[in-house]
Amino acid sequence: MSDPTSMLRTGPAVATLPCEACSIYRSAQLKKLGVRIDRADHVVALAGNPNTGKSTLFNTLTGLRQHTGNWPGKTVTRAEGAFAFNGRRYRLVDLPGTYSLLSTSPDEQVARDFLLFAQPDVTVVVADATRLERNLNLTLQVLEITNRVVLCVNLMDEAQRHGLVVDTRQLGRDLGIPVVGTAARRGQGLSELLHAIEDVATRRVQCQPIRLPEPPPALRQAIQDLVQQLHRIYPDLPNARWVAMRLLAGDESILNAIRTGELAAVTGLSTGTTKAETRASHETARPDDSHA
Ligand SMILES: Nc1nc2c(ncn2[C@@H]2O[C@H](COP(=O)(O)OP(=O)(O)O)[C@@H](O)[C@H]2O)c(=O)[nH]1
Ligand SMILES: [Mg+2]
Repeated sequence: MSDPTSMLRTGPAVATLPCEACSIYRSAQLKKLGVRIDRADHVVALAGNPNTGKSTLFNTLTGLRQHTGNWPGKTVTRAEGAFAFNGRRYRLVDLPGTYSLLSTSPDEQVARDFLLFAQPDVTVVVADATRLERNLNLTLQVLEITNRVVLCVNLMDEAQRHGLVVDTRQLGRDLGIPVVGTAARRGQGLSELLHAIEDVATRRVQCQPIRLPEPPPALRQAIQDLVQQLHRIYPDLPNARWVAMRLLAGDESILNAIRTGELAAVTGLSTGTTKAETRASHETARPDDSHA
């Protein structure tokens, strides 16, 4: 890949994004379904660094009022809500902010485990357009575990204010996934984002994400052995290869998740529940009719 941060350069501000918020509400393509998360056709997760606008997007799309702000403990539980777009129903999961899937704090583990083991149909990585390089770190890690990803480059208004131009089209080509620019607080770019989510959810668009190179042959054998052992304990474990690599790297939190059976609880493997029935928690969200 060419350096994706080369897409971030200073220059004249891009043309103002069209205000699509009003038109999508008027055309009723988007229906906010609040906490009615039953009968969803697709599960969509919002992941990203803290303060990138995940909860703002969540509130705008579901009509709920998830707390915004980042003081400790505030967003440890994930919030869930629903919306319908173009006649399909989506369950939307607002994950705690996370910088990395590798060394994780307790709330980052909530996000990591959901992405790894509950396997949402689409993961929307919400990135801060003014701190793209730092945000792409998590994006690349997410692309290692799922290829059904949309990158939402949010805070485009802030980027514009700083004279930054983000070439989302080129970034999409470099990463091999749809990339959409938004200014969520103003409702800009949301229609494009919803279409990108629909494209990936329905597999109309097949992502071909860039991945790290294959590990050397010696390591490959060790990974294969560990995957076999993991599958003996958890026959349906998703992303077993990723888990094996973390074990080889000495990731204590993954080791503990296996030892304590926490991993089984997240995946629903031991109880035989489906991924769509993994723990729902929407106690941090409440209905609200305002747009954001
Ligand atoms: N300027 C601007 N601010 C935004 C945008 N999206 C969210 N914010 C603000 O950024 C802050 C963090 O947003 P929040 O949704 O809580 O981020 P989260 O931590 O990712 O859930 C809040 O003050 C939002 O109002 C945007 O597109 N532009
Ligand atoms: Mg939040």
